[in-house]
Amino acid sequence: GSFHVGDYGTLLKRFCKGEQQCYLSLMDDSLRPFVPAYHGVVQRDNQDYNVIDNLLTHFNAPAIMDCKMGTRTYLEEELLTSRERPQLRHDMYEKMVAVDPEAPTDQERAQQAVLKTRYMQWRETLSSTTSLGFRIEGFKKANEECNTNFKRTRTKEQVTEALQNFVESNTHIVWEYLRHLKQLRDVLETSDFFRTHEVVGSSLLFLHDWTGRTGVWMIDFGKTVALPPPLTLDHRSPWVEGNREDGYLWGLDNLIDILANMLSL
Ligand code: 4IP
Ligand code: MN
Repeated sequence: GSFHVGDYGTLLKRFCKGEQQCYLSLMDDSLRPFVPAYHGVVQRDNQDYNVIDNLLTHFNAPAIMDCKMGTRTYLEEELLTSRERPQLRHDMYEKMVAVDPEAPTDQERAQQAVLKTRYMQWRETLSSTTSLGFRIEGFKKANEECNTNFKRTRTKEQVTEALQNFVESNTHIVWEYLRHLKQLRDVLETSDFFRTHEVVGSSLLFLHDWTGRTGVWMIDFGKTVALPPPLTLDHRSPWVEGNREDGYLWGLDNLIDILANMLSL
């Protein structure tokens, strides 16, 4: 895998230069409390790793959920590559027909392959990424198997049902998550890092345990890239190719609304 448990409550994640740059900038940004602390690079068996805090350390058998944020899950630069040097992906074709045998076009069926951007867009519209600006990638409740069967979880009602399942209808936990997400939104709206980066494929990690402890952190910055100055994003405007908008805050607004509705607020 691309992860190892490190010493002293750390996690080793396969090295990615772009992600390292993000972590280094984030350690000097107002978002610092919302990301795992970064501890530099180590080498193991000839592979480099970024060392980050293992967020599970201070929880007791936590429930864990990963929500991928934003309305777009691939970089604009991947769209250019798709056009200039199209790469046919048999593995993505297989993943597509496993979910919906009817999804491939005649041409894709003949090739037994799809373009990466086509696969990513298909995943976005099948899930809530396009319609709500985030999607549940998976969760694990305490003492239960991982549930990653959310590829077709798209509507507000379906997302609400999945979230209720994750929190086991515990309103205290919903309240706490709502509080954390509103705090995060306040900080995102003033963060220099956030204003100057296209944040794609990044997730919010939700953790709670039976003691009532809860937390939300931003993770996965492998496809978070600095914008060419003086370009900045508001993360709410619709994406038009070239404007680099990612829909991150629009998705967070929707997630906050859904949690508030769960409390009948
Ligand atoms: C995966 O699709 C995820 O979108 C991955 O994103 C993405 O990695 C994979 O692209 C893609 O196949 P499924 O979730 O449907 O399996 P993440 O790493 O955030 O999970 P990238 O490299 O885009 O981050 P490939 O090209 O790595 O296969
Ligand atoms: Mn992720």
